[in-house]
Amino acid sequence: MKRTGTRALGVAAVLVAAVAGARSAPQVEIQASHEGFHPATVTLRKGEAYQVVLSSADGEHCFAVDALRVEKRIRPGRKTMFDLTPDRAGRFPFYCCLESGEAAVVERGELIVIE
Ligand SMILES: [Cu+2]
Repeated sequence: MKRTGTRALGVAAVLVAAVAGARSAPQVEIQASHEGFHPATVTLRKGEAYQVVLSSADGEHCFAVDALRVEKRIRPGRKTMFDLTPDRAGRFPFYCCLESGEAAVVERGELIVIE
């Protein structure tokens, strides 16, 4: 009986490299600021691959969509990009996970995924 050694590869790492090719997924730009996200409502199509481009108009923010297991830091002066293919339709709230109190009420929005 043969046994391969222990695998140190994280499952998440496999997903990251998947869409590195020249394929151009539609870009979805969302800018965070202390006034809120712009746009605050983003409509995507289920099963379609997108490249989400996050930026900040002021300080550090975060873009979190619990339902889609997304949580990304947004740092001023640089873009945060990630690939997103919504696998189910619905309305999914997003918010800045760095804020609390009044700021948390302002810094929120909604992803609408249509069939
Ligand atoms: Cu924020």
